[in-house]
Amino acid sequence: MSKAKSIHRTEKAKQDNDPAPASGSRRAPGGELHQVAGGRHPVLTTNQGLTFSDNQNSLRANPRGPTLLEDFILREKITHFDHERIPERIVHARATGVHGFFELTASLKQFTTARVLTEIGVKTPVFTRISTVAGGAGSVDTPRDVRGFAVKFYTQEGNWDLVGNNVPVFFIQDAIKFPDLIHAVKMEPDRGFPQSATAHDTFWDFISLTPESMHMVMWIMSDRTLPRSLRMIEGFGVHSFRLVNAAGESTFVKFHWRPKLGLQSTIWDETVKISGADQDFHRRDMFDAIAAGNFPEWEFAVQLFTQEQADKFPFDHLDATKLIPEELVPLKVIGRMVLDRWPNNFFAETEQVAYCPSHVVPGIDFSNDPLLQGRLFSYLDTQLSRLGSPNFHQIPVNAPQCPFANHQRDGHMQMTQPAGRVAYEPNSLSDNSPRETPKGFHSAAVMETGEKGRIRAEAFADHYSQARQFYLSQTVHEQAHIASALVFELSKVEHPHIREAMVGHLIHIEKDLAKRVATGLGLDKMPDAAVAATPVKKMAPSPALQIIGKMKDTLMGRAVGILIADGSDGAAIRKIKKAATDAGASVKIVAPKVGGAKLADGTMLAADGQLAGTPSVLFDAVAVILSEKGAQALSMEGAAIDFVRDAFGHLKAIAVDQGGQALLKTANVGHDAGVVDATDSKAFIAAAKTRQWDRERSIRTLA
Ligand code: HDE
Repeated sequence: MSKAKSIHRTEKAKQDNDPAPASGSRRAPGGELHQVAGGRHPVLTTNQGLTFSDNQNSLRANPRGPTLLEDFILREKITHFDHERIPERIVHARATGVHGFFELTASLKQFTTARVLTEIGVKTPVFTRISTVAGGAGSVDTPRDVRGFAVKFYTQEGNWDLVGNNVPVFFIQDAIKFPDLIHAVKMEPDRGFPQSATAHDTFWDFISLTPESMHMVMWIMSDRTLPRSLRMIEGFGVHSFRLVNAAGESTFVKFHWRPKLGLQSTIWDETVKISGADQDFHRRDMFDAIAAGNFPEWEFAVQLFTQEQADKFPFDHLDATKLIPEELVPLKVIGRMVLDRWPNNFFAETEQVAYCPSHVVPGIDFSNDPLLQGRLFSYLDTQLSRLGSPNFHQIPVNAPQCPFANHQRDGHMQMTQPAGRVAYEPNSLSDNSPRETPKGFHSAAVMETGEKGRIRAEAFADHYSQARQFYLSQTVHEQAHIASALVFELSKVEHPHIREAMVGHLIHIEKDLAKRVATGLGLDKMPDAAVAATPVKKMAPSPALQIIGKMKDTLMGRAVGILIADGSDGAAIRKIKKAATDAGASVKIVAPKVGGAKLADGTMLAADGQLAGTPSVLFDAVAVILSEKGAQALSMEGAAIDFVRDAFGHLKAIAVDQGGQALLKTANVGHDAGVVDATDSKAFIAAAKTRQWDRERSIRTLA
């Protein structure tokens, strides 16, 4: 350590040393940046602009004496630090946020006056925040959980927040149940665990007593809640909204985001291991993609329907536990969203962004969905406690990017200084104070009749038909994953009556599913079916609800790992790498040492990851290129054995040369169509674009 950097600084050392780096520096009172002698860095100051000479030592009564209360510099710095966190979101605390733009490709002029949905080609800036729901801000990226999908459109008519999820339905039908749902899913209050998991008693207790959740249960037990990448998830506005046109006519609309890379999920065992290998798996994936210029993109689509159409649906579209199958109302693609800019500062943007479903623009309005109606209250309220002030709209990430003005004044952390004596409307004293405009937001003129009361519509009573439709729409592999997830989760539940009650619900969804779960749980007899309020309807399967059916035949956005060691064949490595890169994958070399391996031709190849810290769960497919000696050395390495075992166990393609083959043998890894010779890069790429679904039955017990 240089003398100048030592915390035991002498006066001489202080003079030799540059001050601390520029971050957080402010302009000095005179408006000039203080410059040090070398002129390279601004001078460090307090928040009041005071320059100071020592940022390493607090003020002490003598070199070995007590610290003095007088040290206002220490106190300012520590006080600020002590308050660096704001209350984290009660739900959706853990997230990744990215800037980008939305571009309209087809106009909805016939249906709405909203310019963001009528002006083709205009690029509207957005800030998109994708989150998990149950875990705290520091929890892992990959629990089994719904993903929030919130988009703030900074339109020229004000901010429009579309605050959705990656699942098109929700657990409950009425906002009044939301605090109970969240209390049930969050860590149990007496013990403080589990963090970010549904696999515990209070969650399943609540769910087993809430039949309306059964459709959502099918979605969360599917691999939709185990996304491979945030770039490979769909997004849904969930509720029906209204579009209102210039004539004041309204049309119902559901909003959808569809990822350009297609859908892809991981499987449960893989997810669990990813959590250990990289807690920031999704955030890092998004960060790396954006840094590499691989900007994630989604199509924006709408389902439009009239009241007359809705009256004929075999469900109530105001019920957020129901979706409108694409086969019933097709999706119309009207635009795209590209995320292309990582925030400058995580706290300022991703943490402070405040979404509210009530943020709409003229031409977009709400439906009577009772869940949405509750959300219109909740989000503004939560921002007040989270951000501490009604002026949260002044924080840059929340501020509209169009002019905004009104007579609201003052309050905590007010950043503007309005001039003049008029702060009210109407007024006759000011010609240029803001006034209402007929072109502004109008609520749709909707006739309401009926009795007031705490009454749920009869049409909301069918809790099983769409759950059944979802289950029956899945491939056999996906059905097995749903059944196995239910067995896993309910096996973590300590109270047998909760397990039995859940199986009682599954009977209505699909008898075979109930049987599989009952067998998986070791129930000695089938429990009674739950009481169903209405008979279960037969609905045609909707293949659009699958994940496997929506995987894209590409390696774009995917990653391939090549395991090498001293003596590996450089030409074989290059061949596989080129084939994978040409197919769009990113490729990483994994070696026992991060410095790399000495190849057969004597050259060194640097590694992107060290074997112990770069397991195969981080890749979509792997190649193992080893010399005989290399294979021998790795046969003693647990991490190498796990590398190939897990790749096989997670149904991935594996390309091997002779040495690689030897390692597979040591690891007792079998052979199938997904294990290919490294010389056949075409076969490898074809296998890498999918998972070897048929392999699964041979390696693990599925329910
Ligand atoms: Fe939320 N939800 N929610 N929610 N929600 C919040 O608002 C709430 C619901 C969703 O990235 C909170 O700013 C109620 C459905 C997302 O910042 C809070 C109900 C859907 C985000 C809140 C629901 C969502 C939130 C917590 C039942 C999908 C994260 C922090 C009526 C359509 C937004 C905050 C972000 C966040 C309340 C149900 C999506 C407490 C009362 C349904 C994506 O206000």
